Order: sequence, then structure tokens, then C-alpha cells
Amino acid sequence: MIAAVRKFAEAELAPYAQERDEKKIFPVDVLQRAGELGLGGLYVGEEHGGIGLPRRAAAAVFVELARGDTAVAAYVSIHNMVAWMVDTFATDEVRAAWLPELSAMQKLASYCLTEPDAGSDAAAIRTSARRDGDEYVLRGVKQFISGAGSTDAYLVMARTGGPDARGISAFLVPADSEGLSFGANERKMGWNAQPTRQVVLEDVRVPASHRLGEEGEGFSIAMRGLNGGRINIAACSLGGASWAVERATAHLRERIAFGKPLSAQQALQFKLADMTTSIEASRCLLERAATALDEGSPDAVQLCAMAKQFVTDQCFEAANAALQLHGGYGYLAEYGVERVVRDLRVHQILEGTNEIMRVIVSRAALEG
Ligand code: FAD
Ligand code: 2MC
Repeated sequence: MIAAVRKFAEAELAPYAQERDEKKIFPVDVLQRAGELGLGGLYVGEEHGGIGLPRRAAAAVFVELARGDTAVAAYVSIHNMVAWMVDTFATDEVRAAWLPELSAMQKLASYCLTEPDAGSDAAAIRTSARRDGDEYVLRGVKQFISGAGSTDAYLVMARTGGPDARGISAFLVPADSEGLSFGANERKMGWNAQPTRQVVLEDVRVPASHRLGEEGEGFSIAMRGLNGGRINIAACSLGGASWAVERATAHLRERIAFGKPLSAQQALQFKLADMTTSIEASRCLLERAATALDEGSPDAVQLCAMAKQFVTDQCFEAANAALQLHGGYGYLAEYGVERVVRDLRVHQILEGTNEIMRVIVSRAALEG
């Protein structure tokens, strides 16, 4: 499996990453080919077209994809998070209708939690879902939604009850629903190979069968999806950074200054040692967290948060150091390292900021 994913990343992602970043191309056709390899339903059950991998193996897939193109890999991660949520929590009707095509990536998905006034404090969302007979009517605005405008299914968290986390439910909203519209594609520092838009819901009606789980379970469903998402985003950082560190190592060997290769300078050797150690420490914590999630371990939530914070911070620093070791060339687009640095920066912010990861870890430490 990993060999096939590596081949795919080398053939379909790496050669085009620069152009996709510059021209803001979301490569839907390439995603469909990724679907043929099973990459749309990595941990969806096999009866609905998934390949049922454990999280640890899925994380290894994201490392390989991100070595080719971090931004595309990260979208594949979000899509898989939604596919898993549908597989685990949706009604049989919705699973049968959506999962085969989601698993094959013939249909693409977005995850809609954040709102203009509720990001880290996700339980404060205001989008409402009002029951009307056999339907729900959704109204509100979702902010920063990855893939929005180009995807087919929107997993929307909305309020059906009181003002806290227990008042939230989750719904699968098809893209062609009347009343659903999208904002402009945001101009951003990285992640240019996938669009980010507002999702606007103006009295969007969905059948009650499109609710995932029971009323009031939506926040828990959203968070359970994010546990795996956080591992995968960390895996994307690890893939991007390991590629950048390899490029820096090659550059140190090749570049001559002061009569010898840069690799002969001990200051740079030590920098490389620190970067390599960061990569390996990241790999260990990531595997530990993914295994905890696979085993349903009681400390899985905090381990996923730890891994997300540690790996995305360490790998951003390693990629940025790789840029520095390239000197001026690191700043040029054609070397690719500056793109990886820009793409990795946002992993410290999304899927829960690294401050929120520390909130989760410290709460567990203090309660435990
Ligand atoms: P805020 O919550 O306003 O935070 C501002 C700052 O305050 C941060 O540094 C934060 O860490 C800090 N802070 C807040 N509360 C605390 C606290 N209690 N203790 C310490 N520090 C705190 N969301 C989706 O739902 N779906 C998507 O597909 C999606 N894709 C995204 C793609 C991109 C490119 C970006 C940039 C964001 C995306 N997001 C998505 C949203 C993302 O998850 C949020 O931006 C993130 O959770 C932070 O929320 P916020 O931007 O509202 O920041
Ligand atoms: N896994 C499982 N359950 C969880 C959970 C997790 N990771 N986090 C919270 N819960 C449960 C929790 O156990 C509680 O359940 P119960 O009521 O049965 O006790 C319930 O959810 C409410 O949790 P809290 O009481 O901890 O809620 P609080 O409001 O204090 O804080 C916090 C929750 C800050 C951890 C949460 O709001 C959070 O994770 N914020 C960050 C938001 C975020 O990650 N956004 C990412 C958007 S997606 C994205 O960026 C993409 C690119 C796709």
C-alpha cells in the first residue's frame, strides 16, 4: 500500500505542486485517481467501498502524500475525516447513498464547524437547525471551510437545542441543496491547492435522515472526527518537513563555500542533527497517538492533541530551518521549500490551534 501511495505522490503530486500552489488549482481529477487507490475511505468499512486501515497505517499514507504536496494531502485528510464520520454515525440510508462515492472520491466532502464568531470555542456555534416535520431547516454561516464550493457534501454542525455543547447536532448537507451558497475563495499564505470559503446556509432543508447520531450528539461526533484529523494533519506536517530536511541535507553536501561543502561546517551539522531528531521524535509520538486511537485507549484524546501540537510545531521549525540552510535559494519558489513552510504554518492553527491542544493536554493532566 505504502509503495503504491509513494508512487502516486511522486507521479501525480510532486511534479505539479508548485504550479498548483501558484495558480491555486484544486486537482479534483487527481483526487479521483487517488480514490481509485482507496485513499477516499482509508478507515471506512469495506462494505461501503473503504479499505478499513488502522489509524497508524493511515497516518503513514498521509506522510507519503504530503511529501508530494502537503496541501492536497491535507485536503484528503479532511475528506477522510468526514467519510469516517458518515460511516460511523450516519443512518443506513445516508451511508448507502453517499459512502461508495465518497470512498472512491467520485464525491468530495467538507467539514463545517468553525463560524465567524466561533473558532476555538467551537461549542459557541450559532448556526441553527430547526425541525420541521420530516426535515431540518439550517440557517447560519460557516467560516474557513476547506474544499468549499468544489465539494459535494458538507458535514455541518448546527444547534438544535440549548446554548452548550449538548445542544449541537450534525447533518450531511448535499452541495445542490437550495439555499446553500459560498463566499469568495480566501487569499491565503499557503494551502493554495485547496479552496477555503465561507459556507452560507439560508433556510437549507435536509431530510431528518441526514442527521448523524441523535440530536445533541453533534459536538461529540465533531470532536471524535477531529481526534483522527489531528493525527493526520500532524502526519502531513511530518511528510512535508521530512522532504524539506532531505532537500537541505542534499544542499549542504552540494553547496561549496569557503573552499569546502557547507556540510563540513559543524554549526550546520548540529542544526541538521536537531532537525533530524525533531523528525524522529515527531514520528514516535505520532505513532503512539495513532495506536492509542486504534486501541480505543482512554488517553487517546490527549495523545492526539499532544501529537498535533508537538509534531506541527517541531515540523514547522524543521522545515523553516531547511529553508535557512538553503540560503537565498530557500526563498525561491522553484526549490519548493518555501511552499512547504507556508503550507505547514497553518497546521499550527487549524483542526484546533496549538494553544487549544495545550488546553486539552493540561486539562487531562490536572484532572488525571
Ligand atoms: P480564535 O479562536 O479566535 O483564536 C485566536 C487566538 O486565540 C489563537 O491563537 C488561539 O489559539 C487563541 N486562543 C483562543 N482561545 C484560547 C484559550 N482558551 N486559551 C489559549 N489561547 C486561546 N474550520 C472548519 O470547521 N472546517 C475547515 O475545513 C477549516 N479549514 C480551515 C482552513 C484554513 C486555511 C484555516 C486558516 C482555518 C480553517 N478552519 C476550518 C478553521 C480553524 O479550525 C480555526 O481557524 C481555528 O480553530 C481557530 O479559530 P479562530 O480562527 O476563530 O481563532
Ligand atoms: N474527543 C471526544 N470527545 C470530546 C473531545 C474529543 N477530542 N473534546 C471534547 N469532547 C466531549 C467532552 O468529553 C464533552 O462530553 P460530555 O458532555 O459527554 O462530558 C463534550 O465534548 C464537551 O467538551 P468540553 O466540556 O471539553 O467543551 P469545551 O467547550 O470546554 O471545550 C474544546 C472543548 C476547546 C476542546 C473544543 O471546543 C475544541 O476542540 N476546540 C477547537 C475547535 C477545533 O478543533 N476546530 C477545528 C475545526 S476543523 C478544521 O480546522 C479543519 C481544517 C477541518
